[in-house]
Amino acid sequence: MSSLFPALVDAPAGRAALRFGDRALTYGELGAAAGALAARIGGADRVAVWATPALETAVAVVAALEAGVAAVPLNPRSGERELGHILSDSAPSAVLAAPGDELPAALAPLERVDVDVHAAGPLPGTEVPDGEAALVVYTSGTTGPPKGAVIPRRAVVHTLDALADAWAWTGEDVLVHGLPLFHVHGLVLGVLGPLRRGGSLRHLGRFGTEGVARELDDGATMLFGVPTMYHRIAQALPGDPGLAQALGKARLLVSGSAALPVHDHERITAATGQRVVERYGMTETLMNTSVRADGERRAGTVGVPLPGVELRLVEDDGTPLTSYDGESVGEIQVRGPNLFTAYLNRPDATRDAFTADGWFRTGDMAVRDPDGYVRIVGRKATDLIKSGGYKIGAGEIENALLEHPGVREAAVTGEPDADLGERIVAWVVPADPQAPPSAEELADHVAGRLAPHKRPRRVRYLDVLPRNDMGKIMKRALGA
Ligand code: MCA
Ligand code: AMP
Repeated sequence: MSSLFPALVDAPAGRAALRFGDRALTYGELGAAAGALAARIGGADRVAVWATPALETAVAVVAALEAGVAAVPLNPRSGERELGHILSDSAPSAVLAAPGDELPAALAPLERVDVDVHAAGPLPGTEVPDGEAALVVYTSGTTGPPKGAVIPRRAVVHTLDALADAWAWTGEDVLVHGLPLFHVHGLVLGVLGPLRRGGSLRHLGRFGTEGVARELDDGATMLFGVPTMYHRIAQALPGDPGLAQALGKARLLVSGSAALPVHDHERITAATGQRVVERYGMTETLMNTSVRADGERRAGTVGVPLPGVELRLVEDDGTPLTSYDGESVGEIQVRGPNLFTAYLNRPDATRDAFTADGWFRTGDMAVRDPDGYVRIVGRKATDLIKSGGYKIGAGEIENALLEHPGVREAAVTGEPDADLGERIVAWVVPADPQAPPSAEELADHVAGRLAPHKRPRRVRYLDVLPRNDMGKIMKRALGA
């Protein structure tokens, strides 16, 4: 058992904790607001959090954790189909939202609890076992709707403390980012991280290079972002000397959620003198490896296993690789206190995710350099797409497309995109070849059902999908 946020009690009450735009809370105010809210939700099993990029989301999650209640962050842009699935699967007893937030009809049956960031109440001081769920975070698989990864308190504590070690992350650090708060990166690392250290967060509301420059120029010490954000920074640098100067002042620039292209890494170094640090994680495992702040900051690698994380590479037949030769490719498998406990309501999927001896199969393929640095070289499943740092399952989008009356057959692939890493491409056989649904209509259809980041960015029309003798779609033949 451990307190997740010692600073709520120990830090001077006036110490800055959170800032979103022009709204801010000190540790004293955060503790009081979280205490008041914890008293209202205490005893619940799970609560949903309408995870807008706002103070209320941070207060709601801290209150849930203080009360020992698992929080289920919801993407406020989720479409009806995705939201319906998450709500029926996770069965929260209430939804926590900012006063005035308009909630979709799907949430109407739930009790609504308005988060008052200026309320005051004592922290409950509940002793909660480390194995209890802290969060249920929904993550896409290759097929079917997203699965809820149950993340225990132990994993949150372990990952944040391991990162503190790797990055020399302290309460003196001021973090800036513009990440969404319904995934591990923005929420666990980006909000709970600074609060566990007793440091502070300045959230940009939405990512933009002007906000990054402003905050780093004004005392922020660390920046977190996905590669798309660093790509946009690299693009902006030549015309923005102020941005280069501000980035040059940072203690640490950290990238994760997808591979940072070496070209962007090098452009940033050339303009700012800074070398971006990469770390590698997953919703199910939280953080596995990182380049250390005091280690060599080599482009194209995700560094070394974090303290307490066991990592191995295995061949297709399950044999562990022993070589550190920078060449032998194997699947990354991990074990340690950073792992999730299960996919909610999915014992089958949970079982399949682990080997018989308890290693989690990440599906990521990598090599190890002689000094132990891990380099990710690909992914086992071609049906998982990483676009803008979001993991998106091809099957989920295919199912949504097939629900459009103008679509007879559909296949979804990812193709390289300089900005997003990969972009989603929909290959569609229209029901009526004379009147195919437009690309825009199909994008809106997917965005409205699932989420805008899952919409196809390109639609290509075919008379027939390439299939093998078994009738299976040959995705590799698409685009050839
Ligand atoms: C456009 N929009 C639409 C449509 N077209 N909305 C509805 N229907 C349409 N047809 C809207 C969008 O909602 C958005 O609205 C705006 O147009 C631009 O959308 P989009 O082009 O998708 O945004 P973007 O500019 O391309 O976004 C890039 C981004 C974003 C900011 C980098 O991809 C992002 O925030 N990525 C972070 C992903 C992340 O945090 N992943 C962590 C998971 P508006 O303009 O109003 O916003 S991975 C993880 O957690 C693991 C553990 C790890 O290792 O980190
Ligand atoms: P998610 O399911 O959204 O949590 O995404 C997890 C996946 O993101 C991992 O399995 C990797 O494929 C990818 N990922 C995360 N960080 C990195 C990184 N630094 N480099 C390459 N891939 C990454």
